[in-house]
Amino acid sequence: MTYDNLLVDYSPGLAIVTINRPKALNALNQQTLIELESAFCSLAEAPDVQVVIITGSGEKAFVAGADIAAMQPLNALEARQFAKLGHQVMHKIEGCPKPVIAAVNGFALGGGCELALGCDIRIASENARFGQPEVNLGVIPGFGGTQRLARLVGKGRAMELIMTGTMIDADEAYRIGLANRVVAAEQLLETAKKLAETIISKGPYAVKLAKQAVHNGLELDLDRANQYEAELFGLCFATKDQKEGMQAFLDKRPAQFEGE
Ligand code: DAK
Repeated sequence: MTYDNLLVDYSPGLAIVTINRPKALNALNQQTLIELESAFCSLAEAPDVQVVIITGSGEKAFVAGADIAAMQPLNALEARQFAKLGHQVMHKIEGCPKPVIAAVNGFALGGGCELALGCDIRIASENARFGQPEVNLGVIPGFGGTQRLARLVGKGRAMELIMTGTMIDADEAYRIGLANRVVAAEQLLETAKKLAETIISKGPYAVKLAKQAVHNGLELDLDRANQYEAELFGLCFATKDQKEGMQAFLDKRPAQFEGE
């Protein structure tokens, strides 16, 4: 499948989705959001894809936000529709049965920061900048930023970022837990790919259930979350990968996982 505003490249086990509107610093307009949703519908089902990386085209921006030019004339109903579409996309990415890594290669602002927040892991290049600058434009984050940022970095830090619209650099993003690591720009994609390779070498079914357990469990109280974890743990024992993984350990050999 080809897209106007996305590039999708494949290598064994991996898909790299590049948001490709460099003239607008990869800002998310309606079409890009629709394409992202469609790409993730396909990637979720693709048997040969185990991990997805999202990045931005060019050296300057991951995604500089929702497209301001496209949003400016919207009325309230249209704005609500646009926000709903953005929510759908972030939800799709977050709920993707495969791990999604954001390789943040520059500005990740507004909808761009929210896109990174929808991913499971964020690797930032040294020139990355994060922020929720919506208040500068007279609006609030509309693609889940008020919720996901607070859940990831804590209420106080999220409040400060959202109420001041201040941009932070990659080191500060790392310090507050918004970025998992910071690497030189030229090493960003390699680092993300190595991380993907590590995940790809594990039992795919277990990785999928681990993502599900963390993601869904966090929305439950601890007792229910632990109960949920126990159910998923039990489910692992219905897979060939569990038998193989444990037998391989006992045989002192590398496991050959089949994802079944
Ligand atoms: N949208 C559209 N175009 C953008 C853009 C954006 N978010 N960001 C940059 N561009 C365009 C610029 O207009 C410029 O286009 P030309 O003038 O060349 O045609 C080109 O990209 C290069 O940008 P600059 O010339 O500005 O580049 P600089 O290096 O000088 O500055 C910058 C880079 C990232 C600091 C600056 O471009 C900037 O401040 N951009 C805006 C960042 C921003 O405010 N992002 C948040 C967007 S608001 C909601 C739904 C969604 C949302 C909210 C509510 N509901 C429906 C309720 C989400 C909101 C957002 O994400």
